[in-house]
Amino acid sequence: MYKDKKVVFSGVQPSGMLTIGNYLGAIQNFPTFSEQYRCYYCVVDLHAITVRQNPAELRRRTYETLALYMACGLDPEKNVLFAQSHVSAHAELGWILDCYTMFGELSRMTQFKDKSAKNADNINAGLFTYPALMAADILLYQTELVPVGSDQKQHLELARDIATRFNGIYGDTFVVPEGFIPKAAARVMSLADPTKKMSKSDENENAVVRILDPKDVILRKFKRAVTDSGCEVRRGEGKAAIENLMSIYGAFAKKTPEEIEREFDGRGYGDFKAAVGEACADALAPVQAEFNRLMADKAYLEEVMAKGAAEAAHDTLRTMSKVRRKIGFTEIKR
Ligand code: AQP
Repeated sequence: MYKDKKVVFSGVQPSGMLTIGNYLGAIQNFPTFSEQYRCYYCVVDLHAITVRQNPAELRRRTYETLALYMACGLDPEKNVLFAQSHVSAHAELGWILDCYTMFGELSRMTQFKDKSAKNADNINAGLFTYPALMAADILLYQTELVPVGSDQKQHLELARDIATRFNGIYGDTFVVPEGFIPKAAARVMSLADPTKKMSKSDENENAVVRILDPKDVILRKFKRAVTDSGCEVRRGEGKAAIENLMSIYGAFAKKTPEEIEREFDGRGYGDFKAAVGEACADALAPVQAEFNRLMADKAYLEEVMAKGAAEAAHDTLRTMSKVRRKIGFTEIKR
């Protein structure tokens, strides 16, 4: 609880150019909380280095992710927008919570298994303990609600378990957070393989639609998206690829699956894919225009980042002091 408001926290890694999965599953929903909640939206650069990043690209993407937050409707006057590495309490509480998170729990995380398989030459300790740092991100602000895509459900459950465990040992310290997972498009799948989540770090560019892709690229990617051997735009057995496209179309065009099935009854996949591309490009056009405007003013982005970091750092003080005291760390009187 922050003063009289409940708290929302979420973050996105600057680990690549963001996708429509990041947009529909997470960022698009962020502004809906800004009035009623105290909202912290963080660019989680500490998480991004669990996979090797090029330093210049990481820096550029951190600015870009912040600009995209704002281009998607987050007003820096109504939300705390900041980079995770600017608020050292994240790393500090992350370490502390590492000591309250079990090896077995971390071993069961599907993201760890997936990312270890993808980065077999760099299975580092940070990749393994990622969920404890994520728990710290959330618990630091006494967060009640965490808007995320459904792929983050398992990490969120673990954050709740860690909070409950800590509270059980030391008495009430952390709010146990709830997830907010959107009803539509909570898990956007790859356009090349509907059994795989669409990921910004996918090496196959045709598998991923990026928020900043130009319209012709968006249309082309949807045109090439895999489908199935049938020709009907309907849900059902063996229709995972079409269902994925239906859920993307539904989210952008604000239509239900029934409406989509009626709209494309008797029409082929070609027509449907073109409509998905158009709806997606139309919805993203204003975001892209605002992003370009913001990126042209780096001084302003730096100002937003500095203000957000100062506010966030200030707001972590109470929780950190409580945690230190409860654990038994000595305190220096200043
Ligand atoms: N495909 C998706 N569908 C719906 N939501 C998604 N999210 C990610 N992919 C999808 C949501 O976006 C938010 C930010 O994600 P992240 O950057 O913290 O990490 P991630 O989940 O690992 O995302 P990526 O795109 O797959 O990144 P890389 O390739 O770097 O690992 C989260 O709320 C997430 O649920």
